Amino acid sequence: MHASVVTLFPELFAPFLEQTVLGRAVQAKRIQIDLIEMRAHGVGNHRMVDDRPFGGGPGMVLAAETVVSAVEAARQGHGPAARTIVLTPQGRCFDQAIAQELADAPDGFILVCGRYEGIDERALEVLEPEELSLGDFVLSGGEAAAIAVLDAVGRLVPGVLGHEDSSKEDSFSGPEGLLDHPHYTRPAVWRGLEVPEVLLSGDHGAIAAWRHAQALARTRARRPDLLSDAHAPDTDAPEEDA
Ligand code: 9D3
Repeated sequence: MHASVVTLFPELFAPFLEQTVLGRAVQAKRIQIDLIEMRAHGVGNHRMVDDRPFGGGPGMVLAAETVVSAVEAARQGHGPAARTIVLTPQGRCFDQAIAQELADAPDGFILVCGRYEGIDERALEVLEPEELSLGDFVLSGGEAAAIAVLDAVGRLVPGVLGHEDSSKEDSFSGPEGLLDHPHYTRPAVWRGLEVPEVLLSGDHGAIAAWRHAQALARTRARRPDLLSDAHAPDTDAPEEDA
């Protein structure tokens, strides 16, 4: 994985890239993450990166020249097929399938973090980026979204996770795209609450069947949008409170 991040605040990424599994993968050179500071592409002696919106209104708008110049600098470090992605509430919603595509992208990808009210629309006309959102809530900038994307994509790179198989069993990327089943650890009785007996039985077939039924019931109760026709309505499935 080769990612570049175009941002006004590269220092926000340092702790994440030093302290996590992803940071270790960077040090091991399994993944490369370049930080491009937009301020270096500001205009004039004062390196101005933003200005007031034409037409009026609150806040500031990132200048087209600053954003395009920073992305062009980022593109220098990538092959021609590098994907340019602007993180914005206007984008299509990021999901596990997009994460997998980015993990497999041969020339890597460039994440552009907005701040303030947004980016001058002409920068988007010139760059023709993809636009991605994390969902329908308001962040104060794209940096938190970029860290989430880097984490989701980085952990799909072979060798980044300690336990090679663990990303295969995740919600949304398991064979059926179901939510996870419940988990328990010792003690077997805690504050009077017992662990489901089947998990103590040593019967691996029964345990797998129970976990699958739990995953299906949870998905039906909490995220029915994830279920396809392949998940036949199951009258034997356990109930789960909504
Ligand atoms: C309060 C300002 N909003 C007026 C309608 C527009 C707005 C501008 C910039 C809202 C958020 C942002 C900053 N957000 C992001 O850069 C962002 C984001 C998000 O806010 N939610 C979900 N995904 C993303 S990805 C980037």
